[in-house]
Order: sequence, then structure tokens, then C-alpha cells
Amino acid sequence: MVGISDAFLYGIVDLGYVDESQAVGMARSLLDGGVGVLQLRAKAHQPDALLPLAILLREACDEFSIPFVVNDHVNLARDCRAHGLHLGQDDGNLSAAREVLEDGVIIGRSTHSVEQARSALEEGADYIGFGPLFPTPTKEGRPAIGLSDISEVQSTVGSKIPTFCIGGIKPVNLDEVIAAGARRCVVVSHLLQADSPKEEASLILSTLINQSH
Ligand code: 3NM
Repeated sequence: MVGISDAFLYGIVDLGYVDESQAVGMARSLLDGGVGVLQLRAKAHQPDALLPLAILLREACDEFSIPFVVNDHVNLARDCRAHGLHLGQDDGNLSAAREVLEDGVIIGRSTHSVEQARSALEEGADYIGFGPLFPTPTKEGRPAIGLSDISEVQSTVGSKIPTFCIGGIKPVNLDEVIAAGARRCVVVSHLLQADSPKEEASLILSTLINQSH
């Protein structure tokens, strides 16, 4: 299994954009395109109903030796034997989730400020998301934080755990995001709405890899 520290592009199969019947095909396109970690995000679904899909996605990720992460639902993460769980700011503490999960399962935390990023590191998060950098329809209503804090988060937290910038990132602003200090990114709507998610993922990944070395 390749670890999360090897991941530069984080893909999310978000059932707000992708019909459940297309989710495995989309996951495979993203994996073919080179995402280094894949999450299932399904804000409008009952977690129990997601178990068959979560197992299929975990199996697809296993084929690619890539971590599969479940958003929000700790029991679903346990039951599908996900490699990781992702928690928002209001989703409880990490230690409670760790009691449910097998040893070695990684836990990520969404953070929206430098202070939250530092707290996530202190509470033992294995990685963080940092954003939203730009306004995004995927998380409507959440204010954009801009690019000015990326370099501080990258040098303080990002030097210790993988730090993925998120929120409104697309090829048109990727150079700017990288120039502001980002090394790793999550891209959701741009990839899920692309004609070829595989090609778009591959392009974004090469930009991230080429510019951060
Ligand atoms: N979390 P897109 S922003 C799921 O800042 C999510 O924590 C965010 O989607 C955060 O690439 C976001 O479509 C949406 O903007 C990312």
C-alpha cells in the first residue's frame, strides 16, 4: 500500500456530482489518472446504504494500492475496511474515531485556518485539508480563505503531515495555488465534471509534481 504521504492529488467521488451507478467507473478514471488517495463523499445518503458501494471503491483502490478514505462516517469506514476516515471540524474528536477503527487506519481533518491546522496536527491527524481557497459550489456558503496563509500552513503543519489545499482548485488557478506554497491538492468538481476525468487528473498531477520539486 502506498501511503498518503506519497499522494499529491486527492480525488473525491462525491455523490452530489456523480450518480451512484457511475461511481465505480468514475473512481477508476480518477485512479487511472493518477490520484494518490480517493475519498467517498455522500452528504445526502444514509451511511448504511453506502456499504456495497464503499466496498467496491475500497477494492478498486486496493488494486491501485492507493488509500481509500470515507468521509464523515466512522462505522462505514470500519465496515468497508477503508484505509482512512475524513472528519470535518464538527465531526468529533480523533481519539473517539480511533477506538472504532482498526490500528493503522489514517484519519484526516478539514481545517479552515492556520489555527485549526495546528490543532489538527496536535490532536494527531494523519493529514489535513486546508481551505476552501476559493468559493466553491461543492461546499456552498463556506467563505473562501484565499491563498495568503498557505505558505505558513505548509511550513508549520505541511512539513510534518500531508497538507492538501482544497476548494475551487482548477487548472486555471493551479499555478497561482502552487506559487502560494501548495504542494498537494484536492480537486472535486473540476474532475467530476470533466469530459475526461482521467486526462484532467493526469494533467493536474503532472503540474503538481513538476512544480513542487
Ligand atoms: N471541503 P471543489 S472545500 C469538500 O475547505 C470540501 O474543507 C472543503 O470541491 C474545505 O474542488 C470542499 O469542487 C469542496 O471546489 C471542494
